[in-house]
Amino acid sequence: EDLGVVAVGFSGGQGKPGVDAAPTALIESGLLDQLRDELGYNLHGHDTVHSYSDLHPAQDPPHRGMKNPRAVSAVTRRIAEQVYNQAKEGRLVLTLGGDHSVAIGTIAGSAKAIRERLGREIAVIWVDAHADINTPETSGSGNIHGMPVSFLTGLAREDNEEFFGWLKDEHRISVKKLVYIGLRDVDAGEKRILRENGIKAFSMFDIDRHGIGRVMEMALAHIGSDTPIHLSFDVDALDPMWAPSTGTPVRGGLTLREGDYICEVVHQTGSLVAVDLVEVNPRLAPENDIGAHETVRAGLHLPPHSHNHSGSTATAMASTV
Ligand code: DIR
Ligand code: MN
Ligand code: MN
Ligand code: MN
Repeated sequence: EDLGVVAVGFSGGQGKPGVDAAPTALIESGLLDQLRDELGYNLHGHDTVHSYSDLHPAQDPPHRGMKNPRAVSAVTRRIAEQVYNQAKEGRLVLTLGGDHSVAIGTIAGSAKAIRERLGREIAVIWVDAHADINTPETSGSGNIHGMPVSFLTGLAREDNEEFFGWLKDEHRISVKKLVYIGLRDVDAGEKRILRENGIKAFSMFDIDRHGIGRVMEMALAHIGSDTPIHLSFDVDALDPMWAPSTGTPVRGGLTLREGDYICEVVHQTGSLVAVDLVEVNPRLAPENDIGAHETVRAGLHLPPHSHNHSGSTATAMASTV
């Protein structure tokens, strides 16, 4: 299978430097070798980590309260083209962030490519402690990594190309085909947006109640079978025990195994068209680098993969005992 890789060294959607170093840290730890040698992917576009420094304006004052709005708009516009170019070839696209603002570009690019190639709307599974659906007006922080879903669904809009006005209907997704998993830190304004738009969300409460197996069944049933899926995975969905090196850790998250299970089940549908792995920050390293190392290690196992789960031997043995 062909895999398009877009490595995004960008941190302008939030305030903490270091998340831009994640693609290099993941690649140096062997992520791409593993995808090529163990999982058998043909890689494309993997030889460059993009910094997009040519797109950073000298002056970038806030607009509607958004921080670094011109840089984030220009960088995500470029990412959208890169993801589009990979996805239109029929490749699965893996984007290594970067902070979660990069998903404005990745989802815009895959939504457009899948519309053109298959005449279909994509569904998005957003795995995160946070809903990232603030509008510029509801945001308390002004950080655009807390807003990507509002721009992608059209809940937030702008005409000016400098401030995401380049986003057109062809780039957008439906609130009906959006599912959250892992939420546990949602702002009051975001809760209202989720409620008013009837957006499907499985919080940690739901995972405790039903278990991750049942939650994934319900999530996929909501999307509908045979729908192209874009999986956007914020590493802070995992409990800080497994992924401490991230900008906004929240306790009480997914186990490593639950995160891995989500990726396996989504891959197994055969409908996966794109994956984002974002918010790994190797510079935020609690306990002297052990944290960064553990977080990168957690990130290594999340990209598209599956195991041989036939289990026939184990089942046969169990039934004879
Ligand atoms: C918060 C935090 N809801 C905000 N969002 C984060 O800034 O809008 N997203 N950390 O990952
Ligand atoms: Mn996020
Ligand atoms: Mn998050
Ligand atoms: Mn696995």
